[in-house]
Amino acid sequence: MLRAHQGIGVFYKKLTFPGVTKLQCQLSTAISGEPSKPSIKTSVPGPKTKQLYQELNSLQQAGSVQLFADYDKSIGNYFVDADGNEFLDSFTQISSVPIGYNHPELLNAFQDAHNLKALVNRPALGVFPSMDWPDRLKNVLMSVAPAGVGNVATMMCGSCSNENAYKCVFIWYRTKERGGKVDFTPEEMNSCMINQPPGSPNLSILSFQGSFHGRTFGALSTTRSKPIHKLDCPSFDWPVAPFPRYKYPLDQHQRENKKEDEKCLEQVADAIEAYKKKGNPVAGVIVEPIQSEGGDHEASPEFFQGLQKICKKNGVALIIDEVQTGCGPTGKMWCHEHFQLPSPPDLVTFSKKMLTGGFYFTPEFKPPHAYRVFNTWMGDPGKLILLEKVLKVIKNENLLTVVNKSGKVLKDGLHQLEKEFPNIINSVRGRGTFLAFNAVSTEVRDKINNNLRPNGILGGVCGDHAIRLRPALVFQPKHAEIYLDALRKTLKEL
Ligand code: PSZ
Repeated sequence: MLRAHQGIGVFYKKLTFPGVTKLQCQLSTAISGEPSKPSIKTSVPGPKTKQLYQELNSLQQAGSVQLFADYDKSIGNYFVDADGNEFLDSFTQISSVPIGYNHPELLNAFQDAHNLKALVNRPALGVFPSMDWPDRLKNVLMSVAPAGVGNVATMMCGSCSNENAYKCVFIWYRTKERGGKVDFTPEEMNSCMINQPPGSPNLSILSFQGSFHGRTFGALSTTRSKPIHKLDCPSFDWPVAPFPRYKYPLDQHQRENKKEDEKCLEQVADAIEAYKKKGNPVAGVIVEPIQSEGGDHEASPEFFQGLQKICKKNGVALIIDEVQTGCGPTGKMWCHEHFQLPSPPDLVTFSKKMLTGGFYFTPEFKPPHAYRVFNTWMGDPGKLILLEKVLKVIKNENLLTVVNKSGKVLKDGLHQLEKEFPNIINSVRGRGTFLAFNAVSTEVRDKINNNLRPNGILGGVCGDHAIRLRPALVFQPKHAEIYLDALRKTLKEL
């Protein structure tokens, strides 16, 4: 290995000596072994990457592959590709790397023999969980549960987290309709076997224009970001409502944006009414706290408060999809904490930076029978072992503070750049380091994102016009400066 894979934790330990407070150490900016800046040695993609692409594409549809990684050499905020190029990673595997590459806490996680056995002996968690499983759930997942949402289920990925949250919602809804009775009629049992009501009832989940909730069939019916995600696949007839599209800067468009909130909420209420009338009532609403794949569209706390009110009024469950926003990137553990909801959401789904998929839920959403929300693995204890380390690092290294600091440097810098290049970029937005800006057209946007690479930045896009930032939580102000310098250079070169 060319580079010692020592990370922040190790470096801090070295710095802890008398006279230096713990906090000073924690706000130190070095990740041991991380390059001081990006280094691009070949064209991007380079020759080795092109060759690997040919190989992979002869085996499968590999058109989505952007680069091949060298995960031995990638470190901290730096992604190293097969050609040895070292990129500052502002996208982190579609927002799913919480504390950078090869963090020593994670590398060491399975040196413990007990943890190693949890990795090797993968259980069917719904039937033979390990004797320490209840404790693991309590100590790890429940230690960061959103306030007032006290139950949890683990799942494999974001899509199946949403998929199973929907099932809990439908089961809850039908149980309510039965007046709390938990047994089924013979008619229900027979009709569900031929996919007909009343056993397979006509019930729906409302989602928003531009939303992304996954690609499995239930989740896909609520995904509405791009046709390519949905084409050729049958979908449920479920309602859709508009999600706010704000004008920027926000402080100059308060009146219009407030109207936008009101218009969207009105249409949510209308859709709930319309689907009730047509015999396909809405049992749940699913919403992203910041609509991510669809173009990084944010909505105000008032919008979310209004949405919760509509749900409560109509006896509809509110599911908050924190798959992309959860685990710190907005400067709070959960993005919906920014919204000051009068009561807790009913279900909160997660995956990505949380490393395990799953969802939190309030007790009403616990299915009354076993085996109804179930599959073989139902997650993976190994991922909880890693998540435990991630949460420890977030706490010990004050990473939410780091996110807020780096986020401010990034956002201020992006505002400066939108002033310098008003004909190219606009609409800087977001919270923490979960930020985005628009380019004037899709072509220009794609060009910026592509041209960032030879300038050392691995970036991401979303929607039609947006470039989004999704760095790891260990992205520090000095990384923000490198990003901004590279972006300025890229914009100048256009
Ligand atoms: O193209 C894709 O399949 C992508 S690109 C980004 C995602 C998926 N994000 C996944 C995601 C998400 O952002 C939100 C808000 N909800 C659910 C999902 C689905 O998670 P996975 O991909 O783990 O099934």
